[in-house]
Amino acid sequence: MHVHIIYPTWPKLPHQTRFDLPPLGPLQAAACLPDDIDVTVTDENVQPVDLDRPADLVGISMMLTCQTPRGFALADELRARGRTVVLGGLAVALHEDEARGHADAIVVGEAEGQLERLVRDFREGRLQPVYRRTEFADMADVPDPRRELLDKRRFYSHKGWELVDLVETSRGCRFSCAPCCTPFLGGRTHRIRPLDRVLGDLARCSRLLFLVDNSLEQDVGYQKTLFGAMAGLGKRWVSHPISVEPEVLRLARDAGAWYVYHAIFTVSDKIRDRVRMLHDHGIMVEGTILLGLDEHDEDFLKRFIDFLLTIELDVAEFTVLTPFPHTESARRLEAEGRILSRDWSLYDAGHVVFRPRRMTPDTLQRLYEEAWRTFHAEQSQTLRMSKLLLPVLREDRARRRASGEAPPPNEGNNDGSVAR
Ligand code: B12
Ligand code: SF4
Repeated sequence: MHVHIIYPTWPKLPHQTRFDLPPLGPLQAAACLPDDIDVTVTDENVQPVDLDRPADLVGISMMLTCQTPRGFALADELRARGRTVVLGGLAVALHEDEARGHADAIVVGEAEGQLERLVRDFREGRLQPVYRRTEFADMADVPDPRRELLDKRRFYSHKGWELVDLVETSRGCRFSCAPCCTPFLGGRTHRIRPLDRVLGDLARCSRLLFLVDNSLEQDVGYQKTLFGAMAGLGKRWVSHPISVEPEVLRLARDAGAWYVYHAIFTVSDKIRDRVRMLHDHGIMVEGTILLGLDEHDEDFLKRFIDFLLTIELDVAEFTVLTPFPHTESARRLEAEGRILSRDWSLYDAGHVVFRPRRMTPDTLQRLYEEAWRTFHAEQSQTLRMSKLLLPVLREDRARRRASGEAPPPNEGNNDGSVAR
């Protein structure tokens, strides 16, 4: 039996330097299928989808709300050609009712423990419309993702260097931030994968990693254990915020911390201090800047950009508040009648789809564009990204030289350029 899993493309933020990363959801879902199944994964972000590719079942994996229009269109087209289509991924849990109308079956929530039953039902000709877990997965049951299903060298490399591998060491978050769907998707408990399994998975990854855990910061003890165990592995990694306690920062640095994403939506000394402490430990910072909160007015947003320039962020990505389904922000904006569009293709964090409290939607959209421009007036985002990449590429070159390893072949760039 053959299963073809497709990861549909989505609208990228136009001002952002484009890097396509190898998606984890489809690889994790593939690992949850019974061993005797033959699986192919196509990431439409890097290669065209062959709709006529022979397959007994086609799985469509959707992570983002703005990925669903393309995912649903692919599902409709495949079903029109007689294929049996199963939809899964985070966005299916967020858009469950809509997803049902485009599939033979949907998988709501984590795939662990659900796909063996789905395959058995399919083989016996009684596929159910919905497969759903009643509780979150036990992290000891999470298999290693099938990383070999993606051609990293061909599709996910930059000038011959393989880009980050996505790694998940835990799920869930005990915090509850208004714009975030994680409490709904992953639960309010921090569920940690057994350390030996994480280390086994890391051994199969490239040197550069993105630890996709929602929030490592929620658990100081876990950060110490994880970072302690990663010291000496020679990895360099990116993550969401980590604790800025000196011991955690020291362990993170020794474990290869490269840079952290940091959500920023206000002006405060606390943020300035956090960025400084991370920098003091050699860890760079990419700010994910959120515009359009109720307290933001035009004056504030202008001062905000000045502030961001003074705290010496290494890279910044500007986004507008987006009322993703199953978030506190969506519930509140809905109750106040302030949601203006449910065209999911606009839910890419770069379009204003709600009525801001202190300005018009057009003003917020204009200020969002201005924020990208003003922040990058002196250094483009591409230049900033290069500065972020350069130290780890230099380290890698030095390491290869010292060990007599060949330099990476300068081919397979996913930025479309030819390396010299
Ligand atoms: C990695 C990631 C990214 C990467 C994606 C890289 C890639 N190639 O996929 C990047 C950095 C590009 C990204 C970007 C964005 N992201 Co993001 N991202 C994540 C993150 C951290 C991890 C997702 C992941 O890989 N999880 C691990 C895998 C194993 O889990 P999974 O996908 O759920 O898969 C499981 C199941 O769903 C199921 N499954 C998956 N696929 C399939 C398929 C089938 C057929 C079946 C049966 C089952 C199945 O099986 C798996 C095992 O159980 C999540 C938060 C989180 N921790 O989940 C946010 C998250 C998905 N992102 C989010 C957001 C908001 C964004 C942005 C829009 C804004 C921003 N600045 O972050 C941007 C996109 C902007 C744009 N227009 O381009 C939101 C989702 C909002 C939404 N509803 O759209 C999330 C949930 C974060 C949050 N806290 O709210 N992101
Ligand atoms: S934004 Fe981060 S810390 Fe807040 S609830 Fe979401 S995952 Fe947790």
